[in-house]
Amino acid sequence: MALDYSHDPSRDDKNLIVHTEKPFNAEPNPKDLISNFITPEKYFFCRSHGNIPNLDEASHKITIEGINITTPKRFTIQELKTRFEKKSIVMAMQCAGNRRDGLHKVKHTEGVIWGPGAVANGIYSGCRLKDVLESIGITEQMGHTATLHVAFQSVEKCEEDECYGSSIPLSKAVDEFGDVLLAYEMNGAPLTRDHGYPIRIVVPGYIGARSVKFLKSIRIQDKESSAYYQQHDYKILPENVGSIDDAENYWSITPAIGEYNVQSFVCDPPSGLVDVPILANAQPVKVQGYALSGGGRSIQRVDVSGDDGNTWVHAELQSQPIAERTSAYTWSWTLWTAHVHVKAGVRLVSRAVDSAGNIQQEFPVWNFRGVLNGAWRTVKPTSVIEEQ
Ligand SMILES: Nc1nc2c(c(=O)[nH]1)N[C@H]1C(S)=C(S)[C@@H](COP(=O)(O)O)O[C@H]1N2
Ligand SMILES: [Mo]
Repeated sequence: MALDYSHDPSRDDKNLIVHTEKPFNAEPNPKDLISNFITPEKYFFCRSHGNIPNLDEASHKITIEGINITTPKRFTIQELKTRFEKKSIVMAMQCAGNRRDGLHKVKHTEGVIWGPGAVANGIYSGCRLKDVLESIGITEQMGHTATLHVAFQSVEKCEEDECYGSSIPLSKAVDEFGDVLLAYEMNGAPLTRDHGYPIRIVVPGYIGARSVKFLKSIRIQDKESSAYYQQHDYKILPENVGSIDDAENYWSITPAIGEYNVQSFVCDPPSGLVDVPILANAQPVKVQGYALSGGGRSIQRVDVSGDDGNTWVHAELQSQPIAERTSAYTWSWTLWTAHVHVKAGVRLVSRAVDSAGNIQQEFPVWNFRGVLNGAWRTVKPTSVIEEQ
């Protein structure tokens, strides 16, 4: 039966490029995206797989059950707010499909054809999942059992499954420094309906797909989530897999993505090219963008080139101020600015290096689902200046 989207929130869409209305999938334009270090809600991409549920914070409960839990435990939002310490983290939320358009130019990919805006940097506040699990007897020690997973289920029925579901290793959930939150606020205000009201999981350092919105239940289990979004999506299929039929043979033998890879993008100028009048005065051009990496890895350096990667300058980095950090790891993105000499019609590219020395490569290895595109920016091979 078709899903009913008539109760979705009304939206002021003028700030976002809407890919699909039903379900609602939208991203900001690249310049707006980097106009703030903390992304305001109006420029925050939205990724939905179903209609947005209309939940009431006062009556909503989450259930926690599974291995090592004798009877299912229920928590109201009020209990989560009052019984557990509140923690805030600055965290980049990035969809695994961010920049899918780059891979889609190579060959057809399946999914929403995101540009570079399926990423945002938010302040998420809530209680730590670790504290809540500990209160019902799930200890950090149990996280040493590599085979245990924490599966999350949402309220809403989705296009591909009965609800949105996903899982993370228990080791991440109970890691003292892992900062997995049961978040009830974004940017200091209650979550909006589009972003998971009244409660969502946020898993810093991991692809957005693991940060389940409209959370209904948590289950400790000895295997990953059986949800479509853990099993048949968000996996890097090998390059030879080119169709849904081929993929069938690979889903069960391909691991689900957790942490994301090193990433950066030139957001300004938005076309990735500079027009001739600017060139005429032969001044270096100001170039700006974002950079981030998964797993808590920080950005060490961003190189920017105005001559297609022959020469590079080092960008100036704007990272989260050390005094404001609340985490041992880096979950925030880094914004950057560089001044480079450019040639007309030659693309501007950036390449980030993270704290593990991972560096973005020029060419992507295409994959059918178009996930984790961390290759250099491509623009249309033309000397005519146009928006991408
Ligand atoms: N319940 C639910 N949670 C969800 C999704 C969804 O469709 N439903 N989409 C996931 C995906 S793929 C991403 S990238 C993030 C996006 O979070 P945002 O919409 O708040 O930006 O939410 C994740 N959690
Ligand atoms: Mo996503």
